[in-house]
Amino acid sequence: MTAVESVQQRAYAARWARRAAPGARSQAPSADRRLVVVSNRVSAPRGGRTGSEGGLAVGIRAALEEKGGVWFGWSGKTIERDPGGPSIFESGPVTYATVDLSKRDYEEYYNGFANRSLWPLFHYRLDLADFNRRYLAGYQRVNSLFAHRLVPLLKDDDLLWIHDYHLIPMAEHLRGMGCEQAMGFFLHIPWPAIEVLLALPNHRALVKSLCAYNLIGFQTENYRRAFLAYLSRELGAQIEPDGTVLAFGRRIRTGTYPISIDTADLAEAAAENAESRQIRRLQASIRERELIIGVDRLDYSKGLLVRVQAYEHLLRAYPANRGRVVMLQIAPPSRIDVPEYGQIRREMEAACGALNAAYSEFDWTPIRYLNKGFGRRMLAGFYRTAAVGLVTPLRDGMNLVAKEYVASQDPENPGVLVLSRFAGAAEELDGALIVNPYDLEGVAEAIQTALAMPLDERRARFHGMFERLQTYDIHAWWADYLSDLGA
Ligand code: ADQ
Repeated sequence: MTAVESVQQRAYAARWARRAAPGARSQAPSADRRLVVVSNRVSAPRGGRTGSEGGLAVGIRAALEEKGGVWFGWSGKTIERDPGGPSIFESGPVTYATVDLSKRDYEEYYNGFANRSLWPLFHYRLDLADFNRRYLAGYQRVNSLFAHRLVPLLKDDDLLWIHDYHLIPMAEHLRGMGCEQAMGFFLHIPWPAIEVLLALPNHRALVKSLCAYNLIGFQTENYRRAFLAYLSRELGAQIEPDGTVLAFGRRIRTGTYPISIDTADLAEAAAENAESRQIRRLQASIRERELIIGVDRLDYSKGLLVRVQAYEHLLRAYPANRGRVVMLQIAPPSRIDVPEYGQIRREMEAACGALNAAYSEFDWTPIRYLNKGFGRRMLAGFYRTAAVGLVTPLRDGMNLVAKEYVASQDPENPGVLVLSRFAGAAEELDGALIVNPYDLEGVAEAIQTALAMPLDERRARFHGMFERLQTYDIHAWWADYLSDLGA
C-alpha cells in the first residue's frame, strides 16, 4: 500500500468511526416519516426468503423491515402488452408494489440503456458501450412510467429513496408531476472520471436529472469527488466545502455512504455452518489443500479472467503450489440477454478448461468453476473454509463479497483477503492485500504472500477489518443515509 493510500484509508476510518458512534443516529429526524424505496427490482418475499438475494436487496430489506414502508419497482416479469397499475402485496411492515414491463421496455430500458450504455460506461468499458438512442428513449419511458405508477401511492411527508443507475431520471419525472417530497438517490456503482462520462452523448441531461434529488449518495469519496469535479468543470456549478452544490437553480447535498453487510448475522451463520454436512463435504474433497475462493456474478467488470490468469501465473511461478491449492470460482450467469455476458461466459469456460487441461494431475484439479448461486449461509461456510479470498474487479462500486469474506472468517484462524484497488471496498478494508488487477504477476505474488502469511499477521489484519464492519454494518449504512436525507 502506498503512503497516500494509507493516509486516505486512515482519514476514512476516522470519519466513519465518528459517524457510527453510539447515539450518532438515534436522533434521526426521519424517524416518524414513511420510507418509500424505489429500485429496479423488488425482491418480494413470496414463499419465504431466497437466502441468495444480492447486496442491494439485503440492504433495502434491512431498512424497510425495521422502519416499515413501501418498496416499489419492477416485478421481474415481462409481458406482451403495456403494463397496468402496480400489484400490491403486504408482508409485515412492508408494502411491496410492483409493475411488470413490456418486452420492448425490458429490451430498451433494462438490457439497453441501463446495461449496455450506463453499466459499461460507468465501469470504464467504453469499448462495450452502445449509445443507441432507442435505448435512451426506453430508459426515459420506463422512468416516466414508474413515476406515474408511484405518485398515487405517495403521501406528502414520505421520504423517497431511489436506487441505482436504472432510475437516475426518476426524481425529475416526479418533480415534473408536482411531487415535493424529500428525495434521495444512492448510486451503487462507480461514478466515472469526467473524461469517461463525456463519452455519454446525453451526459449533461443525465446530470441535470440527478440534480432533482435533495441528496445524492455515493459508495466512496473518490466517486463523490468525480461527480463534483464534473459539476464544477462542465457546468461551473458552485460547490460548498460540505459538498453542497448549487446547480440548475437547485441546492443538492452529496455524501459518501459505503454500503455494508449484516456483519453479526453473517459471522454467526459462518460459525454455525462451519460444521455442516456440506462444508464437511467441501473440506473432505479438498483434503489438506489450501482453498482460494472467488464469488461473483458472471460480469466482465469483476475481473474473472484476470483471476484465472493470475492463478495460472501462481502455479507457474511458484510450482510448489501445484497439488497443494485448489481454487473455487463461483459465478452464476447474470443478464443473459445482453450479448457481452455470453462472451465473458465463453471466455471463462475456455480459460478454466485450458488451465485444468494444462495443470491437472490424476488426483488433483486446480480450478473448480461453478455457474450457479448458493444460499447466503452456505456461501458463508465456503468463505470460512478458504485460506484466501480473491476479489479482483477491474471496477466495482463497492463489492460486498470482499466484506462477506472478512465477516465469515474464524477469528482464531482467519484467511487473507486479496483485493483489487479498483473496488470501492479497498478504501475501507485496509487489512487486505491490495492489488492492481492489471498486474497479473503482482496478483500472483499477493496470493503467494497470503498463502504464506503467519497467523499473527493474519489475525491482526482480520481484527481491524472486522471491527470496522461491525461498527459500520448494513444497519448503520441505511440509518446514516436516511438521517442525512431527513435532515
Ligand atoms: P453486484 O455487482 O451484484 O452489486 P456485489 O457487491 O459483489 O456485486 O454483490 C453481490 C452479492 O450477490 C453479494 O451479496 C454476494 O454474496 C451475492 N452473490 C454473488 N455470487 C453469488 C452466488 N454464486 N450465490 C449467491 N450469492 C451470490 C452492485 C455493485 C457493487 C455493490 C453492490 C451493492 O456492482 O459494487 O457493492 O451493488 O451496492
